Order: sequence, then C-alpha cells, then structure tokens
Amino acid sequence: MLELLRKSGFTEGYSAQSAAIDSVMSWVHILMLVLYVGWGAFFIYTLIRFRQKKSPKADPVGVTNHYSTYSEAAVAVLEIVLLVAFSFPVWANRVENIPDRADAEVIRVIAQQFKWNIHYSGEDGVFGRTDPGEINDLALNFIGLDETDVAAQDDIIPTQGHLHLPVDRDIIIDLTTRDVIHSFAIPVMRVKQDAIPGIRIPTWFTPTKTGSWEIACAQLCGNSHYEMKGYVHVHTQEGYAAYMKTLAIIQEVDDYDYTYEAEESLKKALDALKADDASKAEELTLQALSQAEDAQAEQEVAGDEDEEWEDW
Ligand SMILES: [Cu+2]
Repeated sequence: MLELLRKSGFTEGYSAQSAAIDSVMSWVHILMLVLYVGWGAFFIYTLIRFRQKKSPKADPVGVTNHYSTYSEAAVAVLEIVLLVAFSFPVWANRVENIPDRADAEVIRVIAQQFKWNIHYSGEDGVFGRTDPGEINDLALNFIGLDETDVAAQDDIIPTQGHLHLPVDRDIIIDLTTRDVIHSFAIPVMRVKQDAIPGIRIPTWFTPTKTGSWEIACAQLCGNSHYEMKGYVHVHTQEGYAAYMKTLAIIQEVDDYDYTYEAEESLKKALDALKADDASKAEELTLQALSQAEDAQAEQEVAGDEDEEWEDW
C-alpha cells in the first residue's frame, strides 16, 4: 500500500517517527479503498437490480433484510480498531514520550504573519528573556529578545525561515506564535503542530537524513498565508556544530564587510545540502567557520587601530 501511495506522490519519511505514522496512513488508505470499492459495487448493483424497467412501481416497504446494518456495524468496528489499536498508540508516543531536554536539541520556533522565526539558545544552552513588548520589526528583533539579558548574549537568531538541525539527534521544537494561529508542518518529517498565541507547545522528532526541505504553514493564517514557507536544513552533526558556530561569530562581528566571504560559503553549503551532498556541505561550512574566525580577528585588529586613532 505504501508503495502505491509513494507512486501517487506521498513523500518518503525522513524522521525516525515517520514509519509508525506511515503505517497508520497505509491502514487508513486500505480501509478507505475497501469502502470505496465496496460501496461503489453496491451502488452499481442497485442501479441494475432496481432499474425502472424491472420495478416500475416504487416499493414503500423497501429492504427487509439487515445486511446494510451488519456492514455499517462492521465498518464502525474496523474504524474503532484503527483508531484505538493503531492511531492512539502512535499519537500517544508523539505527544507524551518527549525526549529528555538535556539530551535533545531544543529550539524555539516563533511563527508570525508570514514568517518563521527560529531561536537558538547558543553556547550556554539558556534562552535569553523574550518579551512581546520588546518586539521591534524595524530593528529586526522579531521575537522580542531582551538584549540586556546575560543569557541572550550568545543566542542565535538565523535568517527568518531557516531552521538548521543535526541529523540523528532528537529535536524538540518549542512552538509558539506572536500573532494568529499557524501550523508548523514539515511533511517529510511527518511533523505538524498548531502554533497557538500565548502558549509554547513542544513537538519533537529525529531527522534521519541530511538535506534541505520545505517547512509549510498548514493553517490558513491570513492573506499571505501562501508565502509562509521556510526551510529545514538537516546537517551532519559536525556540519551543524560548525554552522551554528559560524552563525554565532557572524552575529557577533555584525559587519558584512568582514563576514561576506563566510556568508557566501554558508550559502554554498546550503546549496550543497539541497543537492543532497552533505559531505560537501560540511566541507564548505568548515571553510565558512575558518573565514568567520579570520574575519573576527581582522575586526579585532581594525578595532585596535580605531582605538589608537581615537587616542591620537
Ligand atoms: Cu501561517
């Protein structure tokens, strides 16, 4: 069944949780196929059996046997089995067995009309304080990060819509939204979770393949809902560490004149990921890291010179 679904456009699943969800999908499709064929055949049978030529007068009593009741009951029982024995366990696992936060990669995603904001805690593993009152779109502070908070100093906020993940690690996404209800969906990971204003909902998964795919908003959230797409980039573990470190340095240097080389290499790394070449992506990311480190050193030297100039 799964093969048939794949042929009709059902994507492969690239998370450790995909197989269980795909198996439920297959069973649902099998039941629906049986129902479709069964009811279709019954419909054709009645068209012929009760055609006007054979029964010119309507029979007010109608059917007296109970076959339809039995088949309805059988369908109801099958649906209950599907729900209780197949769907509930899979769903319970998804919402209750959240991995230990200490061992997982915890990332915040804050939806907004019509972008995905991604927030990493940085090296200290502690998220800086955020406050809706601090949101300042003109200053590019889309999530209201309190920049005076010590824990916020090393937080990493990548370009909107770009979620970076390591392969084969448990990921916990703490999801919320700063305006209306959105729905965070990564079809290839079989992840879909509504984002509700005012609360933070955890959703988790374990990517099993490197590459780049789309994040969609699965909730009609306004007039530009269609353009609310993002990207999930699954790096090798080394590639991920280097990528995040590079982003941190670029953010610290905060001067494109110094970091443009590193930023170009990062872009090329993402292109390589998209082309399914994770080792090349890792190589380019490591190159970006050393370029970013050089840029930082260069800026420090220039900074010293600036100070000397001021002393003069
Ligand atoms: Cu949306």
